Amino acid sequence: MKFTTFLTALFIIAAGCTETVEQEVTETTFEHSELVATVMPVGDSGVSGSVTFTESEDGVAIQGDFEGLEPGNHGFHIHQYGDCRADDGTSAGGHFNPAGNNHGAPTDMERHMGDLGNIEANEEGSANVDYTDATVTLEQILGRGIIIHAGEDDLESQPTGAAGSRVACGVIGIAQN
Ligand SMILES: [Cu+2]
Repeated sequence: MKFTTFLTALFIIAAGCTETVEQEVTETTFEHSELVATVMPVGDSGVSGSVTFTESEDGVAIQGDFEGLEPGNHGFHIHQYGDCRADDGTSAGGHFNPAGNNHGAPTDMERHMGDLGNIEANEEGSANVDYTDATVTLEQILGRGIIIHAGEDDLESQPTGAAGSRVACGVIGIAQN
């Protein structure tokens, strides 16, 4: 009888510990509402700019301005690593794709989280992006990379959209606001 009581007490202690751990996990919240990336030239491309990611009702608002581009469309993605060290930008890895999906357009159901489509540069080489993305979450993209490509993302070819080399790279960080 005594031994049974002891066992019961052990179970209660064990259950108590588990509960505490679960509570700690649940209470960890993401406290940032705006992230920002300063995008800098890869090599001597001369492409630069910045982009913000802001929590909004319908998803994450993505707003940015870039310059120094060749006129036309340029693939614009979140890549796996916030690492712009390589001379050709390849240190940023492939597209950020936590769901293991195929490459697609930002409006597709099946897409990489990092598939932000294209930015279109005008004759002066300036481009901007301004739309709300329902797939991206701030918590998952913090610390990842932003890459602008030399060519257009065809939104189809696997796994990169055949957007060519990398002309600008940035790291997504916490904005001061
Ligand atoms: Cu890319």
